[in-house]
Amino acid sequence: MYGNDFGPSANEGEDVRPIDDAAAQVRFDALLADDERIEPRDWMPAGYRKTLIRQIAQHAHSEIIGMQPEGNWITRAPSLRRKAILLAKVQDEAGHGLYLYSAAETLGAERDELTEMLITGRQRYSSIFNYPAVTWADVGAIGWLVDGAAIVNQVPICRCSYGPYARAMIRICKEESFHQRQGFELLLTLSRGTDHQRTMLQDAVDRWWWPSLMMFGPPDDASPNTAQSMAWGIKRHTNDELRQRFVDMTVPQADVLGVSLPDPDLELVDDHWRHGPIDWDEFNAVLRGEGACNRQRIEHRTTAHTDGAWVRDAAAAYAEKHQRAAA
Ligand code: FAQ
Repeated sequence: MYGNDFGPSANEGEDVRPIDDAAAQVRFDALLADDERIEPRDWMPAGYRKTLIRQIAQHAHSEIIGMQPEGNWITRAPSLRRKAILLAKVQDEAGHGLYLYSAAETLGAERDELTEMLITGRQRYSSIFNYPAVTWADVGAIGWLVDGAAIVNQVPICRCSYGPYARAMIRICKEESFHQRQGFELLLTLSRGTDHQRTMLQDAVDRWWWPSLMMFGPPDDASPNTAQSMAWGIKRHTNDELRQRFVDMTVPQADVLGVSLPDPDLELVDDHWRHGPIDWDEFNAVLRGEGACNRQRIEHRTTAHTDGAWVRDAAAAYAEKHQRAAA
């Protein structure tokens, strides 16, 4: 489970490259050194292509699976305004998934194959979407914390060395910013409401805080991909650097909401909010498929994929008919 079938791993096969690949590598290195973008038709090392497909596919899968926790609340939104906002947000997530699958396709990955890898558990999606959204306040907490973490992680990807991924991220980040604000505004409304609403708000924050910190990935000394991905300009910061940036940004916002963060060790040291220890056993268990909703998320995605087979067949038949007519 969770292997990756696209080509050799990051450093494999480097010394058996044909001679003109060596010249191509020099050009590739020069583009990176000049902070230029690598485009789909450029030569790239197999490991670079494989790493990008892994990360972009995981990102796309996260957007698509990430529609589920909030999608579950669309029919129960407490007002027409909240329902319209939530519908727009969940639709944006579908759109983000589609841009990202398209970016992965420019690297030679087929969309069908990627979906297959997701539903058979051979590619990951973000750990965060294996937690349940049990109250309406969770919708706000997902916007504030999960989209907030996603923005901090994704803004630097707008400068990723691979052109199609970087360009897709520019629009995605603009939309994520609206997502984060709507979540904060929802929670602010609860914070000014009844005692029951404030309790619901605090409970949601208690449950989503630590999983949001885990979204940034394992600590730097346990992150096998960071060093190579940074050398290739795919990642621009380490997991811990981005996690720290998120904590620094979020602690003052928690004050505005009047909620406490569930970390007794949180402490301001040299202008940075230092957090307490993260439960990496929980993170690893979720990655192994043992989170509260792993099974449900994949079952739901598999059913949607199976139910949508007739749409794909109809689209393919329609395209074929037009191709025949054109010929
Ligand atoms: N969950 O060596 P690293 C969103 C895996 S979008 C699951 O540090 P890397 C929008 C990692 O794949 C959220 N797996 O890996 C939204 C690797 O696996 P492998 C998604 C994780 O790639 C909001 C292994 O652990 N965002 O939220 C996680 O250098 C609301 C070792 O880790 C992106 O995908 C995790 N949290 O760094 C939608 C952003 N963390 O294959 C709906 C793009 C790590 O080697 C509602 N991705 N792993 O066995 C990235 O920036 C990076 O891929 C990281 C991980 C930072 C996530």
